[in-house]
Amino acid sequence: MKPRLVPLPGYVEYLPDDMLTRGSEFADEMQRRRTVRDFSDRPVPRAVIEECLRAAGSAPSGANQQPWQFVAVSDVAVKQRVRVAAEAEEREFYEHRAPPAWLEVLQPLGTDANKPFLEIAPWLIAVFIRRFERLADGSKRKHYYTDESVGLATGLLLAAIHHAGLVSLTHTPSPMKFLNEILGRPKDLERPFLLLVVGYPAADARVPDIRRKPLAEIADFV
Ligand code: IYR
Repeated sequence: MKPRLVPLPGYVEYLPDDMLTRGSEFADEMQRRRTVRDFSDRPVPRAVIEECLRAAGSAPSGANQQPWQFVAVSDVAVKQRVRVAAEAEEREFYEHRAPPAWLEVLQPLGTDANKPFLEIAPWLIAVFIRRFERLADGSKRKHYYTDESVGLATGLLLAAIHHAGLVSLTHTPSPMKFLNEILGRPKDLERPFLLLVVGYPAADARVPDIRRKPLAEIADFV
């Protein structure tokens, strides 16, 4: 069967000069994004989070199956449960599971098993990979390229959060199965991908003094 194709909606072409200016300004804006671990408890309106998630949901995905599920948490009791469960995993990680070489590369970041930001920040966004769809007859249908798709959507989400003037932390307690339990997501269909912490930075927020690789190091032109 022939697919039904429609005209490209909403495409905007810019003059070459404007294209360069826009590209350069966007790159500068994205270079200002930093992962933050010191959060303020200032509230952030739910509508802002909704718009960021709408941007995330625009990502391309395998066979357009859009295999992402976002759970935005502002409930104080739920955030506390997430913190308790995440810190239990992190203690295991830092005290037993992490090989010395891993702890060594984490050292410049100054991370440890304490994750107070999981309660302080106004929003947590748990990102799940929806690996299967449940069909009406109860059977499961596989989704394709789910890791890539959800990675792309999460990248757009980070960019949207930054563009809105908020900061985030990509947090990956491992294993993260506790998120399925606390947030009531089906284990047979969905796997946690990561946990984003979102809010305003604390007034005295500090970040590691790290540099990004220059263009010449990350790109070749052939
Ligand atoms: N999940 C741990 C450890 C950790 C791992 C990596 I790779 C990081 O870039 C940062 C932390 C934690 O959150 O502390």
